Amino acid sequence: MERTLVLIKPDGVRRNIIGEVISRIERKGMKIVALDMRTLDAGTAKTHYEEHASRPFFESLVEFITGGPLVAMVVEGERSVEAFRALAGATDPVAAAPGTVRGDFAMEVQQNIVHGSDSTYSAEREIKLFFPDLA
Ligand code: IDP
Repeated sequence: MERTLVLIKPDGVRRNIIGEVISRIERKGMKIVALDMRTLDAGTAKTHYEEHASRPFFESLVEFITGGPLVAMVVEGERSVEAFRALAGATDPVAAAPGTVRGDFAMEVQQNIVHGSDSTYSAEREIKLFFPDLA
């Protein structure tokens, strides 16, 4: 069974839509196998987003993602990487289809409510980073 790392970013927590996001994951048929609320330190945030280190928005992204508590989850299901990214919608919430989390709840590209791993390779790396003790 495939696993993916999902984050409800600090904007999603501030907006009180943790339940909404979790509900969509569960209604779709995926299973939450680990869940934790925490505030990321800058080191973990930089490792998580290391592929964006050279982008102009990197510092601002690290500041945003460490700026308040987030919810980290490991979500399991058939092709869960692709399935969650379909639920999340396009990175830019203005372009994201209505009916997706980003399409329904966000307007700004940085504050786009959720993260989902973009490949099974990324999922493995990110799950190890966030939940090193998970079997
Ligand atoms: P993804 O989250 O849909 O996989 P990525 O391109 O991997 O999108 O970008 C990671 C995160 O960086 C996005 O979810 C968003 O929060 C932020 N981001 C992406 N592009 C921009 C930008 O142009 N300006 C500010 N933040 C951005």
